[in-house]
Amino acid sequence: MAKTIFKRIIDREIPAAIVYEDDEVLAFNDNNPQAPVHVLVIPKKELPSVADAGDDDTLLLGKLLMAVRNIARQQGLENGYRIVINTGPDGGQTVSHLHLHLLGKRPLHWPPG
Ligand code: IU
Repeated sequence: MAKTIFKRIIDREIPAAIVYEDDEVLAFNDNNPQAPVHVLVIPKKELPSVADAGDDDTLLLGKLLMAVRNIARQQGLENGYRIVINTGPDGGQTVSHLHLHLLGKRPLHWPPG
């Protein structure tokens, strides 16, 4: 199966503006930002979506959320932010590699489109 664009970023085959990395998690600026801060936080493991997560991914899912928390602090989002995980076609997911959107530095409205 062909690599997703995010796997290619993990493998450094294409560039990205990386804001955080550890053994299991990578975070980089979205290349089509929807807010002044728009970071994508992804597992290095090739997990297509939350719907594909197994019980053995529980710790990894927690690490992704904690990475978001730390990056939000690093990015100065003390006034709040939004975390989005689009899942599957109806959820608007376009890249089949789990990613958490971290959006901030502007007021965000509800409901989403
Ligand atoms: P979605 O939740 O699957 O819809 O989000 C995919 C995101 O990946 C979207 O915000 C794109 O702008 C972003 N993205 C990117 O940052 N770099 C890329 O090369 C591609 C998509 I393709």
